[in-house]
Amino acid sequence: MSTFLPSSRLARLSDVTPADEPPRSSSTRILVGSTVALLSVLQTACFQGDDRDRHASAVDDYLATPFIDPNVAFAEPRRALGPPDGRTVALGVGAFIVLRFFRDIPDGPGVDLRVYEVGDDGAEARVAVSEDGDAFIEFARPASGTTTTYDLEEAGIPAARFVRVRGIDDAGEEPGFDLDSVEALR
Ligand SMILES: [Ca+2]
Ligand SMILES: [Ca+2]
Repeated sequence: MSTFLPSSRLARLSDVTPADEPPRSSSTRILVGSTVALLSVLQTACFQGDDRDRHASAVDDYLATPFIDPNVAFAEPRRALGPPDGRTVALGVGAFIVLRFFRDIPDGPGVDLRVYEVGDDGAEARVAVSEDGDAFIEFARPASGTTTTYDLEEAGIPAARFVRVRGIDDAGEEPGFDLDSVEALR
């Protein structure tokens, strides 16, 4: 049984770096008396061209799996950015990540989005999409297995810029759904 550790949560960039303040260093600030850890930089990765257009380029929000050590590699949310590479972020029960794309993913004919997981051990996650990063519509069918595809038409929105993935069970081996990447298919 794992030892319970406080979860860490990344605040949105707008909560952390008001426009009238000079840029801060990239160090982590811990709020005294709180379990909230604010990172003063948005969790982004540098991708160009096709990789940038087809895969998530920023972590907009993240709540780590409560029962894992936040210092382990698979608690690092940026591992879900960019093309599939076998490096994953673990999403156990209670954990979620919100990924932001560089551009809107349009709803075209058929499926529009593909979620990649590493390991086919039965873990599941709920996937939701949003145009503005505030209002999310969750798909009824969970993501499970190596790849799961979604059609934005099912969510009833013309385009999505944000994708949220949240862990819902530990049917697989701990600590849950191992998210590798999310891909825009158009
Ligand atoms: Ca579609
Ligand atoms: Ca990855």
